[in-house]
This record gives sequence, C-alpha cells and structure tokens, in this order.
Amino acid sequence: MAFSLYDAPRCPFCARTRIVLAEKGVPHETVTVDLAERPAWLVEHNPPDGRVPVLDEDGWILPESAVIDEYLEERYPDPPLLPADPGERAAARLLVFRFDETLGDPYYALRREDPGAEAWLAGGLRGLDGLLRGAPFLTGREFGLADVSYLPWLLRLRGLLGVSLEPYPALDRWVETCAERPSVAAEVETVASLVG
Ligand SMILES: N[C@@H](CCC(=O)N[C@@H](CS)C(=O)NCC(=O)O)C(=O)O
Repeated sequence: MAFSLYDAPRCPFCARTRIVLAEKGVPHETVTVDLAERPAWLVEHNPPDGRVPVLDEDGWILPESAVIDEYLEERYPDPPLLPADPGERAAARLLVFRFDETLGDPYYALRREDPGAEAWLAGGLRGLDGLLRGAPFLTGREFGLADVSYLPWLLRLRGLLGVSLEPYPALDRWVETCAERPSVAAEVETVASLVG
C-alpha cells in the first residue's frame, strides 16, 4: 500500500494530517499543491473546491482532515492518539467536532479583520485555557487527536498573526510542551517559513 498526501504547507488542516502521519511514522509521499492554481485533478478528487488535505491510498481518495486523522488512528492504532476509555474518546472527539465554533471561526474572522473578532477569539482562547488548567492535553492525559486538531491554528496565531498567548498561561504552556514533539516542532518550522 502507498499513501500520498495532497498538501499545502500553509494549510492548517493539512498540518493536522502531517502531524498524525509523523506521530505514527506512516511512510508517504507528499504532493505539494499550489492553492492559488489548484489543479483540476484535485477538484475532481475532492469536489466542489479541491480542498486539501486529501489522502490517496493506492487510488482510494479520502478528504477532510478530521476524517483522515481518525482513519489513520484506526489503521495505525500504535501509538494511540485517542484514549482507551470510551468516555474520554468521546470528549476528545467532541472538541474536534466543535473546532470551528471554538477556534476556527474566530481565527478566520480575525484574519478578515472583522469587527469584534479579537474579543470573539479571546473568548475561545480563554475556553481552551480553562480546559488545559484541568488536564495536560486537550485529548486528556496524553497528547492526541484533539491537540492535533487545534495546534496548527495556535502556531499560526502566534507565529503569523502576532497574537500573544501569554494571557492564557495553561494554553501557552501546552503549546510549548507539544512543540517538544518532533511532529509539532516540524510545524513550528513550517510556520516560520511562511513569514514574510
Ligand atoms: N474541512 C476541510 C477544510 C480544508 C480546507 O479548507 N483547506 C483549505 C486550505 S487551508 C482549502 O483547500 N481551501 C480552499 C481554498 O483555499 O480555495 C478539512 O478539514 O480538511
């Protein structure tokens, strides 16, 4: 079996899948896509917009970062990125499910410079900070899919949009702890390469 990841370095959804592939050590080829000139074959693979990431396994196509990451988790259960306990797994999945309203929507509002975006984002960051006061990781006791699902945006807030995480000490500490993992350190470097 051979995996290809259709990928764009600047895309935080792709970063989710890059982190999971790295954590699990899954051999794969990366096909870098120019999002400004999206190839027609990508639109055919993932209609209607040709969004990335897309995973291609010997011609079988799977889009949607959260779905790809769960697929990889089931396909390569070791090392696990979801807790063993069903309730803890559900709690991690709930965070992934609520990503848009918690962080994604205010993040993109800030990027568009929408009125009220800063306060909206601050509310989301406070919520995440509160969760991380009660547990070392968003996935619970160990690093996992909920952490993977939020980290790429936190790295971009910090590295590209100049948002300080200092007002959110537990969140700030969590980013630093996660960045010690090679899979996330690679993403810190990717974000640094996007500056300018
Ligand atoms: N729900 C999708 C979102 C993927 C997505 O929006 N990717 C962006 C790049 S970050 C994209 O391809 N956007 C279309 C565009 O830039 O035209 C996922 O989780 O994979």
